Amino acid sequence: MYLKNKFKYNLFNDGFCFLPSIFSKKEIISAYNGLKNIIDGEYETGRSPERRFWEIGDDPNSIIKIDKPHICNKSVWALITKPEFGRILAKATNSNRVQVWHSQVVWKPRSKGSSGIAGWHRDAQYWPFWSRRGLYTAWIALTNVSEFSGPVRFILQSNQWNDIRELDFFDRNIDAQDKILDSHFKSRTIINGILNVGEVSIHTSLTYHSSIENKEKWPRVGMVVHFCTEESQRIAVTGEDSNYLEQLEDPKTAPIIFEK
Ligand SMILES: O=C(O)CCC(=O)C(=O)O
Repeated sequence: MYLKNKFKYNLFNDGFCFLPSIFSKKEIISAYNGLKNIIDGEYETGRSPERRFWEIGDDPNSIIKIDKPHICNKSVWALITKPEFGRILAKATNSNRVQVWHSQVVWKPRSKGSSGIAGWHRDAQYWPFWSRRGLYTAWIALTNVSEFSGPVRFILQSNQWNDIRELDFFDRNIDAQDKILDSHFKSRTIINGILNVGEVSIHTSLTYHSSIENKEKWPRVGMVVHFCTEESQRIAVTGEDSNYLEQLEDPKTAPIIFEK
C-alpha cells in the first residue's frame, strides 16, 4: 500500500491533503468497535444517530452510511475530539478555530456489483446553509485503505471548478457520471486516498470526490468528520434546513475541538 509522495498535496491548491496518524492503536480499535455497535443499532450514549441510510437487514454488501455517529458512542466521540486531532486540522487549514458540526461513518464491506459506489460530488452541494469558505471534511481511516478497497478518490484542483449540477453521492452509475465530467473537463487527474490505518485525508467542501467498489476481503471503514473554521459563514435558508445549524450552539453535538 503506497502512494508516492502522498504528503506533498496542498489543501488549498489541490483541494485535498493527507496527514499522518496521530491516533493510538487502542483509540482506533475502540472507535472501530463503536461504529460496528452503532451499525448494529447499539447506542452507548442513549442518543440515536441523526439519520441512518442503512438499516439492520439491508443488503450486507452495500455501502453503510450513518450520520452523526459521534453522538452515539463514547469511543467515537473520543476519537474525533482528541485535542491533537483538532490541532492538526487547525494547522492544515491555517485556522484558529475548528468546530465539528457533522459526521458520518462510511463503512464499505466487500462489494457486489455497484453496491460500494459513492458517486462524484462536492460536499458543498448538500449544504445550502453554509458559505463555501471555511468548510472541510476530514476522513479518518479506521482500516488500511488500499487501491482495491474503494478508497475515496479526489479530482486534483477540482476545488477551483464551477459547480457541475448533475453529480450526486447516491448515484451509483459512475460511467454515466464520468461522461458528464468528460463534457466539462476532459482532462483531469484522479488521486486515490490510499491510507494506512489512522491516517487522515482532508478535502475542501468544493473538491469533487467519489469512491468505487471494495474488492478487498475486509471492510473499508472511514470516519468522516465535517468541520468549520472561523472563515465559515451561515447562510439563511428557508424550509426544513432553516434551523439545522442551531446545533452549533450545542457542544454535545457540535464540539469545538481547537481554539487559539
Ligand atoms: O467514504 C466514502 O467512500 C465517501 C466519503 C465522502 O463522500 C466524504 O468523505 O465526503
